[in-house]
Amino acid sequence: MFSQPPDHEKIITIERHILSEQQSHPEATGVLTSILYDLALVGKVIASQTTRGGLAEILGRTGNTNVQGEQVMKLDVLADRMVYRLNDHTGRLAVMASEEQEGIMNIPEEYSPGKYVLVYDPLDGSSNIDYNVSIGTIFAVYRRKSHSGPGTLDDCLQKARDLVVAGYLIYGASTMLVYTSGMGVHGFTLDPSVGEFLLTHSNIHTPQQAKYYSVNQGYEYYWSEGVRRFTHFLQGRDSLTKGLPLRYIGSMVADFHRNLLAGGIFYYPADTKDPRYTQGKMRLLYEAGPLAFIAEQAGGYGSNGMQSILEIQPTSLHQRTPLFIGNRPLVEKAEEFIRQYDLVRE
Ligand code: FDP
Repeated sequence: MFSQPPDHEKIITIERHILSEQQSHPEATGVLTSILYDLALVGKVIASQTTRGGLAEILGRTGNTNVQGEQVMKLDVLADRMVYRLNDHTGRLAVMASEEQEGIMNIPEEYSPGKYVLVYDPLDGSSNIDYNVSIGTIFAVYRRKSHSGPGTLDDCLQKARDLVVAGYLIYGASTMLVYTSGMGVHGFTLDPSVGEFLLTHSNIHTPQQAKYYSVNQGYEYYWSEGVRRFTHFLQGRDSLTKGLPLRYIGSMVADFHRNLLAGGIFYYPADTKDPRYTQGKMRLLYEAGPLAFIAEQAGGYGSNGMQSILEIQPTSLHQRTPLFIGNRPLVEKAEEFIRQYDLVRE
């Protein structure tokens, strides 16, 4: 007689996983589920381009700069357009905002606006593209706040605490999609031979014991006293604890992903090196917010050094923030050092 395979032998596609999550929300209409499918498709399309990254027609800069004043690579432009074009006509989104675009991105008039909002960083870590280093796409979905008509800027400017879904795609040795809809963090690996994302990392919990710290140590000279002392603490310089090894790729999705699985902290503090980064380099809306939401779902924490990233109300699309993210006790330790050494006492 045929017997059912045990749970650990089940092959769970992303579709099957999302549908089973949907079943635990009887009120769900399936729209959010479809947005996740759309994003998985985005991942497959961008991955198909990044794996061809060495090919001449893809590489090379466009010669333009983005709204942050950084050089834009061709692949950024491609990824940016791809995310928009795969989502503009579905009737599921009211508006989008991308790290590569100055303003909000409206849904074309011929399509009806939906009830969700998508904000994304199409290709994070783009300065690594030329060197075959892992890069990623970060996405985050909110419910729209406005009631009808085209979505608005206010629909995009929401606290990360109110996220409905956050996730990222990482284009590395393999392509992975990691996401949370507030019911744990789940990771899927793309099987390129069949073109499916399969569940490989169910219910990710970041290990309690940190293994790495990740920061661009080259900027130490430009950091505050608190951040410097926190780093010395991590290195075991001023305590009896053993220091942590440093791992820094310089591609936040990849650094975050490694630390999520291995345990550790990633930080990009404010610095005095670049006038644009006195408030930190990471974008609250496209990078820090979604990753802090994921970190918290995995038992970690994201902070700007003073408060939870999830509680910060964005006031503009491209707002930057200092970021400390990963194992909760380490992030709280960073807050402690900053409180002690950096905050001006009244
Ligand atoms: P990039 O500029 O290559 O797009 O915020 C973007 C980001 O990469 C992060 O992915 C990365 O962690 C960081 O900037 C790297 O900045 P530094 O080169 O200053 O370390």
